[in-house]
Amino acid sequence: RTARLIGAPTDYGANRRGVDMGPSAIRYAGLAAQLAKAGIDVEDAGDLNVPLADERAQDDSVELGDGQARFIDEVEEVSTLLADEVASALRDGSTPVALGGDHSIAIGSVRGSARDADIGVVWFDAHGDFNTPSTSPSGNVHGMPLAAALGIGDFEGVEWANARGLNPENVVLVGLRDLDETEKRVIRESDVTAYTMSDIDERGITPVVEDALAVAGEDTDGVHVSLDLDWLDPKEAPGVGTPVRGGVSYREAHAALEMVATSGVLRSLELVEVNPILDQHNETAELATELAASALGKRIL
Ligand code: DIR
Ligand code: MN
Ligand code: MN
Ligand code: MN
Repeated sequence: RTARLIGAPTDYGANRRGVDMGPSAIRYAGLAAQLAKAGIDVEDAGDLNVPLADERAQDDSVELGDGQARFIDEVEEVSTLLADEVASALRDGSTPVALGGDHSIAIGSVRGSARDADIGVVWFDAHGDFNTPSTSPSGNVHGMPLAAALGIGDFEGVEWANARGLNPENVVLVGLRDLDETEKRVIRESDVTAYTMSDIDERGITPVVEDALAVAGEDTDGVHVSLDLDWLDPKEAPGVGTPVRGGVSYREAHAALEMVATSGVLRSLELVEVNPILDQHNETAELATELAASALGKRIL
């Protein structure tokens, strides 16, 4: 297969600056070379033209529905650009690999992936990303992309955010361990499937991910895989804005992403929340490149 890298150097959805340098850090860590070595053809579409954060006002809360979201206009701008790039990569027969950037970019990648197809989503994350502007304690859009894509709460009817070909029945969260109180309620009331770290502890990573891929892939044309690097334990992935103890190990993560490859359902991929300012010698970006290679089909033997 051919992977098309699309950089989304944005931190408008995040709680801290620096995650906008993620695409550079991931490219510098050798993503293209890693993928080529694994036998995957690589195209690089470069970076989206993201408005410069240093020039934006810091008083940034905007009303959306009954709540507030920070930098929502900038998030809309970036998401719209990314959705177009992802959709055109797919039209050209390539597998889009979006490089964040904070997790708000998923609004664009999911919408783009679901433009001409019915898709499922597997969301590897410590967090639910299921807040709405009304429920979010932080106002940061990186805690909202799944609610936005599914048109939940304040996002109902928000054209630029909603993903046409996505049903909640095909959305699966994996590895949850840090949810806001109201977010828990919204997840429970929705039709998504959610596996917590407790499920992984009890059953093991392999059966959980097998179920996740089956649920996401059922009656769909393919699955978008969204990898928030804070899914891993902070010992493996220190370069993230919202680390949470008790995440998956290096080996569990590889096992999961190798299963993504063998399932054959991968349609689009994204690597988000790599923050080189908070990282140790770019090791989180390096980890992201290794996991991407596994997801795209790298084999040991
Ligand atoms: C928190 C953090 N739940 C929020 N979310 C993060 O701001 O809504 N998602 N970090 O990955
Ligand atoms: Mn996230
Ligand atoms: Mn997260
Ligand atoms: Mn369906």
